[in-house]
Amino acid sequence: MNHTGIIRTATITGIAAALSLAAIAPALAHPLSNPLAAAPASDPVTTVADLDGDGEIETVTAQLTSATDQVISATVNGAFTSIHLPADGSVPLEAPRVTDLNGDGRAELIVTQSVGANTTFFTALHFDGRNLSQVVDNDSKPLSVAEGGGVAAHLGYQCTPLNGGGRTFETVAAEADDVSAAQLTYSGTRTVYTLRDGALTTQDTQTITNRPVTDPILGTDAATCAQTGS
Ligand SMILES: [Ca+2]
Ligand SMILES: [Ca+2]
Repeated sequence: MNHTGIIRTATITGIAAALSLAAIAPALAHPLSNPLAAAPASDPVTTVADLDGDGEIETVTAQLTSATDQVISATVNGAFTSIHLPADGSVPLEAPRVTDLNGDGRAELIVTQSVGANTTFFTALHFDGRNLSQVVDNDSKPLSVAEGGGVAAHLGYQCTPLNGGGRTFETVAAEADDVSAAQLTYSGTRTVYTLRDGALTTQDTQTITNRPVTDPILGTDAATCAQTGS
C-alpha cells in the first residue's frame, strides 16, 4: 500500500517536472520578450462568489504581479483581503473557480497555479471570516490538486452531496496501466475529504485498480463542486 503510494507520488512529480519544461519552452521561442516585464501589464480577471455565505456576492479579482505570482483579492463587508499565490504567466490568467467544497454556503476558490499541455495544477482558498487563506490538506500543507493528465493519467476532483447536507470533496490521481492498450484502464487513488475551517480531513482513501475511465470511482466532474446560487 505504502510502496504503491510512493511510486504514484514519484510519477506524478515526474509529470510536474515535465510540465515545467514545457512551460519554459514558449519563453525560449521568443528570446526578445521578457515575461517578467510583460506580466504585470496584463489585465485583472474577476468573478463573483459569496465568500462569507450571507447571500450577498463579492467580487473576486485575480491579477498577475509577475510571471510566477498572482494576487487574489476581495472586499467582504467593506473589509479588503488579499493573498499572493504562485501563477503561470505563460498562459492567460484565469479567474478562480467558485466552489463550495463542503456545502456550507461559503465559497472556496479553486485557483490555477500551473498549466501544462495536458495537466493543470490548482490550489484552493477559503475565507475565514477576515482573510483569504489556503485550504490545507491532511498534512497541514496547502492543497495541490491536478486536473487532466491526457491519456497517460486521469486527474481531477469532484464533490458528492452528503445525506443530511454538506458535501465531500474528492480527488482522483490515477495512471494508465498501459497507454498502448486498446481499452485504457487506470490505477491509482481516490481520496475523500471533508473540509472544516479551511482544513481537509481524509475520510477515505480508495484504491483504484485497472478500471476503465467510465467507472464511477474515476469520476471527476468539477462542476459538482460549484457554489449554488453564485
Ligand atoms: Ca457575501
Ligand atoms: Ca464552503
